[in-house]
Amino acid sequence: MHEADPVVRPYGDRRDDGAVQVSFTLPVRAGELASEAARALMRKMGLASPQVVFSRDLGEGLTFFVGYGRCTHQVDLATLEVPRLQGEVMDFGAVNRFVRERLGRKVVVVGACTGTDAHTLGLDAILSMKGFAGDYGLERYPEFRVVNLGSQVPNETLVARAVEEGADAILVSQVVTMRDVHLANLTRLAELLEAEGVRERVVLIAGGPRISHELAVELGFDAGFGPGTTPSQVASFIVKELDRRRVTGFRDGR
Ligand code: B12
Repeated sequence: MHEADPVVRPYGDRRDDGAVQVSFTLPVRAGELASEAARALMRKMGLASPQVVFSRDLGEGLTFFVGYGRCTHQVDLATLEVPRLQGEVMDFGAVNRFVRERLGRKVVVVGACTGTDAHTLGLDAILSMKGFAGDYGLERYPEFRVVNLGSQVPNETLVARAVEEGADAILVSQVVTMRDVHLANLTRLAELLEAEGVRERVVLIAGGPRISHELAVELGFDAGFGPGTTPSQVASFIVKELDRRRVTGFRDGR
């Protein structure tokens, strides 16, 4: 289907009908004017025949809407390039063997949720013994030493601890995105590492539901991991990157 017809649009009841559902909140008190505003907005989103199928007054002059419409846009798959991390993902056993055979020492990882962010579950999914989706976390890897600093860690504290621990990799989780606070915070961390003269000695990784590899690289990181990431994907990236660079973390630079 992909080769024969690379141009796609949403599929609802039948192919190419463009049917989509949207939900959003407008700062307008519930009523006819609010529903009309919602429909007008949906038209501007490129949705033909917009309908409000559900609305609820949220109080304080806010109304939540669920709407249906027919998307008038389409996407040509042939024009797309998918930014992704290169390289094969190794499993738990293969990563540990790789570290023993190629690096010959334990890999030290320091992780934190930085700034005001208190969403630790994502980072714990990657670092904790239990891991995520049946995939062991990095604490379970015998060839890794993990320091998880938890939530709301200032960038300065993270950098100081990474240096102290002789970190090979810094793992940052940023979940809250309000007013792009995650972007500012991640940029500051990359700048701080540069200013301290230690950026190139560490593999710098960001993760969270609004993080993509492309975005993270733009912000000065080596890699970014989004929703559904499993620990072995992260472990594979770290060990291969260390092998590629032949860096030994902070410990040789002190
Ligand atoms: C649980 C939760 C909380 C808990 C957090 C508990 C904890 N210890 O983590 C509590 C109740 C504390 C909380 C508080 C708040 N929350 Co909250 N919370 C959630 C919720 C329901 C689930 C998040 C979660 O844990 N997902 C499960 C993990 C496993 O998924 P994940 O984070 O995506 O992680 C995966 C990947 O992203 C990636 N990953 C993540 N981090 C990292 C790091 C690295 C290094 C790597 C490699 C990969 C990686 O790997 C993980 C596994 O695949 C989400 C809504 C939702 N359904 O997502 C809202 C949500 C994130 N919260 C939100 C908000 C607004 C808040 C508050 C501001 C609410 C308030 N007004 O007080 C506060 C902020 C607190 C703070 N200072 O940060 C918003 C954020 C909106 C936005 N645009 O940013 C959300 C989206 C809810 C919403 N729809 O409004 N929250």
